[in-house]
Amino acid sequence: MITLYTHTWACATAINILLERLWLPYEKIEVTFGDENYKKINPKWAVPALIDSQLWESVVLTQLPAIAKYLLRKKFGNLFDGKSYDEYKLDSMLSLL
Ligand SMILES: N[C@@H](CCC(=O)N[C@@H](CS)C(=O)NCC(=O)O)C(=O)O
Repeated sequence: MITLYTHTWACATAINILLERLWLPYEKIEVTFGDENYKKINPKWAVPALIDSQLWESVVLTQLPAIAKYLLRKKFGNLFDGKSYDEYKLDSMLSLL
């Protein structure tokens, strides 16, 4: 199961949208900015943060473009390998996000 820590109207919503579009099952946890308990989960204190129980429970993924790329690879595998222009288009879109 994927757990997404997010905040409505924050940039993390992009990961929310991506999870929906990829049809990946997930649970969403709404974070209150400044919450000390959330700091224990993500010491960077920002959203998005994501836990994928198929990895290690203790691994918390952070940084929106890196999470987005992780999810795309999880869904589609190494689809972009060897296709540098396709990889560029992906990275460009992620940077825009
Ligand atoms: N470089 C980070 C930026 C994350 C970030 O700054 N998130 C903002 C919301 S868009 C946040 O969590 N801010 C916490 C706060 O304002 O207390 C990423 O790409 O994930």
